[in-house]
Amino acid sequence: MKYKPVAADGHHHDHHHHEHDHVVVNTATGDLHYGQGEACVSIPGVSQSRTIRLEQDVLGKNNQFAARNREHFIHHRIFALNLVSSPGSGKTTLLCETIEALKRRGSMVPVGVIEGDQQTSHDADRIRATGAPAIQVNTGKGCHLDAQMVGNAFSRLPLHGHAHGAGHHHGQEGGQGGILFIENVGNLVCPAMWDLGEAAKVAILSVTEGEDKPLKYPDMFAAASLMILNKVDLLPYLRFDVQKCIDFARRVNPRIQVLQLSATSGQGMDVWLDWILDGHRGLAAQGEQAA
Ligand SMILES: Nc1nc2c(ncn2[C@@H]2O[C@H](COP(=O)(O)OP(=O)(O)OP(=O)(O)O)[C@@H](O)[C@H]2O)c(=O)[nH]1
Ligand SMILES: [Mg+2]
Repeated sequence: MKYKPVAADGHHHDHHHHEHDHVVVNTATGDLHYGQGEACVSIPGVSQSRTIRLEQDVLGKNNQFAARNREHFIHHRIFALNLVSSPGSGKTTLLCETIEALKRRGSMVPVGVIEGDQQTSHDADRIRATGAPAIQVNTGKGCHLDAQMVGNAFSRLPLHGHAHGAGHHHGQEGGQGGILFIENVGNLVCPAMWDLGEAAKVAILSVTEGEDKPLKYPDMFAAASLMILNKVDLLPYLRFDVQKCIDFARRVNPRIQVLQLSATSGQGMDVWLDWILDGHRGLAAQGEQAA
């Protein structure tokens, strides 16, 4: 193995390093690896053990909120999907087209959308134009949605009222429930580790991004139940090897499901709608078993 952990402060020729520079140097190429410490991440001046403690504090609190959301969603038969991707992969376009396609199918299942972005309410406005209710969450400097934000936004959606207004007979607490789409902040890194209480993460990768993305951003694809390969209408103009991309995704997550889709041409939309509606029906079946 060429990789060799280097106690960086032991290197007299590099004055920038100090005791907490947890870097692993490939002595042959000079490549640097900052993710091989216990914390899998490096913060300047902070030890690995302190980094782990900080992360546990922050994520532990988030996980409590996420557990509360998840319990609430399951109880009320809300099928919650967390859509994650890099900026511009087509999340909002897909959501608008999905809402329209559900209407055309005559689906009576109520839908709600939470839109995460650093700034602007553009995406919530696009969703509202379809007639579906949406709450925009602006994260400011934040690079992801967290479970508390989602709980807060959900309580402002009519879906929440549906859930509580519906018949309160045994096994009927959620009535017909609903589908909650959460569009996360466009970012293939940070949203991977923040549980929102969703039933599934859906990673959207557009074919213009290159087939290697599942290997470069493995956490996101490992966390996702489904990968949607979007913009397949553009394949004739690109060098993108679909099979290679799927192989890469399966390498980081052997159980990941894959759908090829074009939000703009409508190709693959039917299979996607089936996937959503099956997921929602599956929740109802779970609820009946539990009742
Ligand atoms: N050709 C093609 N273009 C698409 C498709 N889906 C989305 N687009 C285009 O991709 C661009 C970005 O789409 P958005 O839906 O805004 O992407 P997004 O993921 O919501 O972006 P952020 O919210 O900023 O992260 C727009 O110009 C869309 O028209 C598709 O299936 N095919
Ligand atoms: Mg968007």
